[in-house]
Amino acid sequence: MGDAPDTGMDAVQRRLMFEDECILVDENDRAVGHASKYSCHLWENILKGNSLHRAFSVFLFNSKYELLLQQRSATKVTFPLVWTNTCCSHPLYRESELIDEGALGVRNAAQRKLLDELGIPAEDVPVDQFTPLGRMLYKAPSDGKWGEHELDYLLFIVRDVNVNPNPDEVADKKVCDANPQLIVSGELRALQPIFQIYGRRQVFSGPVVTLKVFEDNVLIREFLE
Ligand code: DMA
Ligand code: MN
Repeated sequence: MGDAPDTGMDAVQRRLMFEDECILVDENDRAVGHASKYSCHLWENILKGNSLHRAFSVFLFNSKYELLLQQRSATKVTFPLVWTNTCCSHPLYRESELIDEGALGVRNAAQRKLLDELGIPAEDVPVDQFTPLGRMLYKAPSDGKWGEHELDYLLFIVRDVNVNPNPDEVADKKVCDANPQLIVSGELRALQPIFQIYGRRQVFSGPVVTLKVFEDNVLIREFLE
């Protein structure tokens, strides 16, 4: 290993690291600038406190209220091979993804990445079908060199979709019962308790909430405790 910034990095992920321009925000979610995905995710920059950027986490349920999970590919720079919620990524510093009204910029980005990572056609996930549940600050080291520090929009969507994972991004996928105790009736209102639980965790400052699904149902259990 040398000191070059991209030593050992997969070519696809390297391109994203240097081409994707993330939106830098303050803790009130005001856009304050932009920086490369590479720069935003270097732990040494995160420690300097100037790498907070906007992100999103999509939770996609089918009509049986099963949550689609993905296992990140082995070539992901941060959190390789970790099981997580349906799709996490960043709105980019571009006009269509900077729109604040109704979180439309974030919804546009979510639609883009559901296609890119999971091959879900845009028409299967119309932007007006995402329910924004709130925003949270998320900070986590990945390994010695990399990490995350994000203002993360939680987006729920209930749709039956076609899935065709992109192997550069996704190693595996599965569905899990989001919460067997709450989702018994198979009706949309059965999801309301989860919506409320998420809503309570909406934070703009203060303690950092770490949120990742590592195994089936871990996320939901964490929220119920
Ligand atoms: C980062 O996701 C976003 C969150 C909410 C952890 P990611 O590392 O999967 O981003 P990308 O898919 O753009 O590499
Ligand atoms: Mn990030």
